[in-house]
Parts: sequence; structure tokens; C-alpha cells
Amino acid sequence: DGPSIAVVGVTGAVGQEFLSVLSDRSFPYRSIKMLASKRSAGKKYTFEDNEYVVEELTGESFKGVDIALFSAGGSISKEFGSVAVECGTVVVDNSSAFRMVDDVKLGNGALVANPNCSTIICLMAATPLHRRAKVLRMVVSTYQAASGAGAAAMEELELQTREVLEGKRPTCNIFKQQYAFNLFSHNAPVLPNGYNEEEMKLVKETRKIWNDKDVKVTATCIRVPVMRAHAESVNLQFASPLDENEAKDILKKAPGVVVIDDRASNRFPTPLEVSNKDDVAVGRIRQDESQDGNHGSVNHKQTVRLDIFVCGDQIRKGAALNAVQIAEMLL
Ligand code: 11C
Repeated sequence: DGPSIAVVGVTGAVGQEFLSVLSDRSFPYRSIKMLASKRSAGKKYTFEDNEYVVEELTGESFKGVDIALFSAGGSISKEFGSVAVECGTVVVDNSSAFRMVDDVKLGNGALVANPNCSTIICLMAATPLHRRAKVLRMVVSTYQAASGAGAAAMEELELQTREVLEGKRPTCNIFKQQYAFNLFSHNAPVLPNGYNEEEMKLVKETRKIWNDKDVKVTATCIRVPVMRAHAESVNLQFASPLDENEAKDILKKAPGVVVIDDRASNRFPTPLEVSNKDDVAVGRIRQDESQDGNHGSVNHKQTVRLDIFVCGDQIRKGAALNAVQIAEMLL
């Protein structure tokens, strides 16, 4: 029983994670279609005791499909997203193709865009605080894992690490520079304003998700040699007073968030600790002492700025889990 599902881009890192998440959450389905490019057609996967053969994605693929989970890149979503919607399929799209499009043409189906991973992970922590005290400005610095650039980038990080340790020249196919034992500015194209596309996603998607075109966001996105979880340092300026203890209480109660904030033992979130986990971890919750200012009353100095550090599994909460949670809401 349940809907018929299609997974588009099933051979990719997120595609495979879709399957794990569907299974872990006992997502109801009556059938699953595994779709990928012609190159991967014929590949076999065993999922929940049944064997599936990967089919080539074509215009005919969506007949009778209720829900399609897309993660095969923006151009595939652009080409086949509307075909699926025309067929009456509800698409949850993990690519950037439709996120900022205001007038997605809906046929019998519908299309919901999953935000970018760095936005999801940041806003899991920032949104509960925003709801309480309204964020006016947010400064984000990211430490992003290989997985954000796909399974091949994860393989390259592993290969390069081995090569460097063996004194060999590292193979650079996915990234133009050495990745192992290094870090570099995010590989997304740099725009005329000097920001890269990844940074502008944080700016634009936050404004859209919070429905607040005035919120000020600036970001610096960095690729670090971590396998599958992003870390982000986030500085928040609020419209109303919010002290660190209240912020911690709000975050402890927030769904999908765990607080790891043990100052005495210097224990805070790490990418490794959140890898393969659903929850986003938050720590280093503290007043930004550089910028405390008066708010409301001239006699009463109140904190309106906080620093936090957030870690989340890029493939899971940053992509597959969030998309499946959207599909659950649609169900
Ligand atoms: C990364 N967030 O970590 C990126 C990749 O808009 O879905 C995903 C790009 C996107 O590199």
C-alpha cells in the first residue's frame, strides 16, 4: 500500500541515501522505480529484500508515479521535472533548478524544491531562534564536506589522502587543486559581486524560507577535507533580546536539533559525530561580546547577538532526509 515512488538519480550519493531514509522511516510505498542515466541503466540494487533494475530516465518514466524524489542535478530536474508534474507526479527536487523560481508551472502534479544543504543545516538552528527574536542579520562561515560535490568527490578525497601519504602526486579530477590535507574556497562559480553561488544560495534561500526579503545574510563557503557532514559558524543579530541560556533552551526543544555544548570539557559538535545521523547538532552557543549593544532601554544592556556552531550530515539532513520529510508532509 502507499504511493508509487520514483527515485531519480538513484546511483548517486543522495539517490542511495533516499533509499536508506525511506527504509529507516518505514515510508509506505506500493512500488519503487529506480531511475538514472542511460549509462547506469541495467545496474541492480537490492532494496528491502527485492531486487530492482535501474531504468533509463525518459519522458515515459513517470506514468503512474505518485511521488518522484529527484537528485540528478539541475539540468535533469529542468528537463524532466515538468514532464513528471504533467504526468500528475508530485516531485520533491533536491537540485537548485526551481528553488528561486516563483512561478513553477503546475500541471496535475506539483513540485517542491528542497533547499541547498548548507541552508538547511544553518536554518535548522537559526529558525527556532529567529521565531523567538527575529534575526536581522546573519553571518555564516561554512566548512563543507566532500559529499556536497557528489560521490566522485568523496572518492577523490579518499584517493588523494592515500596518495599524499604515499608521497605521490594527488589526482585532481573533481577539484582543480589538492583537497586532502588542505581546504579551499567552495568550488561553485564565483559571481561578478565576488560571492560564489553557494554563498548566494544561503542569502537568497534564507530570505525565501523566512519570507523576509529584508533579512541581511552574508556568507563565506569553504570546502574542507571532511567526508559527509557540513559545519557552519553562524553569527546572529536579533531584533529582540535573547540571551545564551534562553537560546540554548529553545534549541534543546527544537525538532531535529541536538545541543552539544559542554564548555567544561570543550565538547562541541563535530562533523564526524553527526555523520549518518538525522539531527543537526548545535554548540558554542554564546553571546557575541564584540557587538553587545543597548536594545530597548538605554539603562539596560541586553544581548542581541549570538554566535553558534552547527554541524549536520550533508547527504542525510542536508538532502535525502529533508526531501523525504517533505514527501511525508505531502502524504
Ligand atoms: C555543496 N551544497 O555542499 C553544495 C552542493 O544547490 O543543491 C549542492 C548544490 C545544490 O557543495
